[in-house]
Amino acid sequence: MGDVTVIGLGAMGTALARAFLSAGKTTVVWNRTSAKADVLRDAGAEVALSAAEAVAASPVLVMCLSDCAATRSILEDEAVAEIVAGRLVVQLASGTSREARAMAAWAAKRGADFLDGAISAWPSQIGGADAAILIAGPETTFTSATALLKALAGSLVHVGPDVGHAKALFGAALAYYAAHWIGFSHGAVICEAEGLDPARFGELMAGSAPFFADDMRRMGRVIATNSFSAPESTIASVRADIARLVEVSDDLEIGADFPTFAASVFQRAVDAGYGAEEHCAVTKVLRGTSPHQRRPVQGSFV
Ligand code: FVH
Repeated sequence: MGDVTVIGLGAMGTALARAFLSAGKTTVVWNRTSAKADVLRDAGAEVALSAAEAVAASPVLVMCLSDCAATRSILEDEAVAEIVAGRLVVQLASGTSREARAMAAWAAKRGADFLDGAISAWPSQIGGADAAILIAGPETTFTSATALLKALAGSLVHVGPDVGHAKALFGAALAYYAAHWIGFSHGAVICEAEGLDPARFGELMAGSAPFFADDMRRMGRVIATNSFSAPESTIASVRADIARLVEVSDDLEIGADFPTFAASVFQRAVDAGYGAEEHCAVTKVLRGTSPHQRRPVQGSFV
């Protein structure tokens, strides 16, 4: 019997399996395209011949496929569904909170324990101090799996019993990453147009990490308490800076898609009368009209 089975051996699943092996765990692996398991066999993993064989081999199944639909296609195969009872499924593919809750409901019907996770790390970081994995689901289930899952990430955070909350937080983080990736890339294009080295720009921005960390903590507190009226910087000043960035982009004859979008959001906030408020009062024009937009906060996870 293995300590753990890893199903899905893409870039991330392979890194997860390697981390379990490095931690001395007996690791069983399976992948639809069997050749991807060869490198792990060489590293000491046991390679199962079918998904059902892999599931039967261990009490804990770590699943890291492309998406939740792929995870479900494996779990709901009758040969797997029949033997999943009594095991713990740890589902790490990206997806939505709705998908995570639906899989948890399916697992409960089949008599399996279920945790859902979201990975904030590159495959090369897995197993190291910089890797972060958020896990959602029942506290007792998380506690029972902590010693094993600690092999994967220096930061293993239980975000609460609502099994949808790891995916919800991943979505929230992805919103930030999306702006970060596009914003950084736009900055690199400015550097190229000005004869500056994008690699040096990357180093410069990495040095600004404490400033961003402080800003994120502050924005979180300000938004949570809805107290936007003691600004360190205002919506109006940020709007002016970003509007200028559109002009700069036009002058340099580079694309202005990102600053045009960002300026339009801050302009909406100014037009709505929030110009004198803290820059993150832009939240007010992003909230939309959903009745769920401000559910009561459920506990704390940091
Ligand atoms: N790679 C990363 O840095 C990111 C970091 C953040 C989180 N993501 C998520 O992790 C999931 C897996 O990502 P990945 O990078 O390992 O993805 P791939 O290398 O594309 O491997 C995908 C594996 O899924 C298997 N697969 C897909 N569909 C099916 C299916 N219907 N039945 C069985 N297996 C399936 C695929 O198998 P194969 O193509 O090799 O046969 C791969 O093993 C993902 O959710 C990221 O968003 C990673």
